[in-house]
Amino acid sequence: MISTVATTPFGDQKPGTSGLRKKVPVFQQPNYAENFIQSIFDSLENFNGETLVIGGDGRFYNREVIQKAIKMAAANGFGKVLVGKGGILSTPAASHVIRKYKAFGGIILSASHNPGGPTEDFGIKYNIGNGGPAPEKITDAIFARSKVIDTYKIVDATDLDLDVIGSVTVEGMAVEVIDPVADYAALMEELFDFGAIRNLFGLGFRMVFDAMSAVTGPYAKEIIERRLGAPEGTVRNFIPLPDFGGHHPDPNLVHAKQLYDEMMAGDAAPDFGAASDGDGDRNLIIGKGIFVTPSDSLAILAANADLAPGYAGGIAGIARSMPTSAAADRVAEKLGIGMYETPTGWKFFGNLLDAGKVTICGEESAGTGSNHVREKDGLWAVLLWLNILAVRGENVLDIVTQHWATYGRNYYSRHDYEEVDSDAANGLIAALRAKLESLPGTKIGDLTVTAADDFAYHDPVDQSVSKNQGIRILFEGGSRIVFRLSGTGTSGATLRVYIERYEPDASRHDLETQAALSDLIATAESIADIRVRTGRDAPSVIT
Ligand code: VG1
Ligand code: CO
Repeated sequence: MISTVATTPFGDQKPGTSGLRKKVPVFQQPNYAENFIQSIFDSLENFNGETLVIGGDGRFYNREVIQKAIKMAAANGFGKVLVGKGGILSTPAASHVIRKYKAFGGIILSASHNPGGPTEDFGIKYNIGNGGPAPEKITDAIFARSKVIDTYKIVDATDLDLDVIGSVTVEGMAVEVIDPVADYAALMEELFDFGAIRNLFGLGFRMVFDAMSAVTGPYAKEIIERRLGAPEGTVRNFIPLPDFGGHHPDPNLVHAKQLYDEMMAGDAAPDFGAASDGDGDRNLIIGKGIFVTPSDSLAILAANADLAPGYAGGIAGIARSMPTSAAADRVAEKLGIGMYETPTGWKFFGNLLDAGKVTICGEESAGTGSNHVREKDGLWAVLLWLNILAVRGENVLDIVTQHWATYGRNYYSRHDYEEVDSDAANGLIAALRAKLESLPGTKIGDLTVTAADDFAYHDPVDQSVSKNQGIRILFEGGSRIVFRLSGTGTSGATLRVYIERYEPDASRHDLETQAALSDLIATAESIADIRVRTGRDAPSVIT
């Protein structure tokens, strides 16, 4: 039986960079999740009888919200729901399932790299039929709807058993519980030379993959150990836990420090280290003795993609988010292909991918992906690296240093100030905005500002415009500082400062990154008054 339940709006259901993210207790308020899910459905048209994909990263509260979402999909007229067994689907796997089964869209439950547990983070995101995050037009409509919603629809039914693969019906709607790994693993086999990678492992190549007790565990076990023949134990922390074992499932040098230390342990280190985040869309790549920055990784993957069967015909173009370093731009220039600069967040890549303008996309926040799905894809990046290593027969260090010798090196770092007072963070950005016009031509130390603006994106496909996407300050010689506030946090504000310097001279490619950027770091402080305004002496996280 379908119930129409009266409800009142919550004022805070504005989707951020990647869906709605809040603390679990916020989502546990009566009707909170229901209101947002109904607001999604109310913002869509013509889905009667269509298929909806539902899955999440397995974090605390995942199962409860999946039951609600299924019952609400049935009450709202969807014809079928595809749900991952146990409620599990990594974000890239969900994107693939939406595409493969021509679903109308999907609901992904995740707060990605944010911690999980009863007092930690949860999230809900809607993806459209191309498999990608809903564009701003839809997320704006969802927010508008959430502010006036007064009823939602749900069927009165007992909870479904999501742990058995097979089909059941709820109020006339079919619910298929699917293997979350199978379709995704098959796609990876199409894209990459599994034979070559298997041979590499056969030669004794040693790899460590840290699934961080998050969603990629079952995917990595199946693909890396079972299909590619890496020894058992290669994949660590492979059981997804609702609280990720109490850790931040964020594959960066702070939260994956153990892996980093192991990779830096000299000759004893494995050949290749990798990790992914809570929902499986990010990647960390570390070679023996060398961390590969995500911006460099994007450039190197783009330059070598044609070594993998899925990209043997070459790539059509590259897109990167604005704060991502310009390393990939040099690759695009050399290949004579298009290069696009978008705002932060994967939702801005969808149009470019759909239009065939780009094949590979990436963000400095450890996100890389291609036109195989419409999300960033952690394991995809790891497998493309393995494919390149297998074909080139060189180690990561050599591949990276040769890349820098050919293209120059973009020294790059991001400084995050987390849980800063929101008013202070907004004040800092407002003060920068007010200064923008006066900056060009000024000299700060040895650096001369050539341009300063608040990044606006004009989508070349649908002509939409997205403003206020980050303060850019550009200097002579290609150096750059970017300031923006995070759109994924759940408490206070997070200030991100992105710092980049281009170094063409190969004899200066082995500097320590923070040292190589020290004058820019000091300049960021003097332009933005970070210490005084945030009350912080140092960033909380440096990546
Ligand atoms: C961050 C990253 C951004 C990424 C987003 C979602 O956003 O900077 O590059 O797309 O997280 O990633 P923000 O607004 O906090 O800077 V994930 O892995 O959370 O889906
Ligand atoms: Co993620």
